[in-house]
Amino acid sequence: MPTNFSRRSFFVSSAALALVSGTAKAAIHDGNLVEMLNKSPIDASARNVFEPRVIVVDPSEAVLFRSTDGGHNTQSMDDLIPAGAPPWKSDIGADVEITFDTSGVYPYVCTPHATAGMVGVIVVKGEGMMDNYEAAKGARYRGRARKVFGEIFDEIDAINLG
Ligand SMILES: [Cu+2]
Repeated sequence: MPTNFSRRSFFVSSAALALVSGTAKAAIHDGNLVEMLNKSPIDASARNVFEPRVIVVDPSEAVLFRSTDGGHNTQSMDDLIPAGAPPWKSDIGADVEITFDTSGVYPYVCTPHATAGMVGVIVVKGEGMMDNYEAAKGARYRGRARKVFGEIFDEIDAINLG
């Protein structure tokens, strides 16, 4: 009985399309660029990475995920992003621009490389920005994502977000 699955797929697709079509006018601020890469420019041993893997933005800013190497995408972890924030899932090998209106922490993955550790976090500043932080930090991540998210949350802990 595939009804629920179909509904969910339709919902996610619609949300992603809405995000893509609705954000064309948003400005990309300096630094709000995440490249999707086959190899890390920082760590030669790391393959399949978002670079940078942590970005901090203000509400209503957009982030451009650039498909520099192809074969990758960006997908929100829908149970972990802030309550009420729209989920997203981009096409493999495509640039996508996403605007973040709700303050909070947004863990995301590359769908085919999630357990290989191709993951990242967007932090959207503002009131309530830490409301979902502990839940995101304490979530059970699978495979190499567990190690990389651990490193990412250590990086966020070290940032002065005030
Ligand atoms: Cu990937």
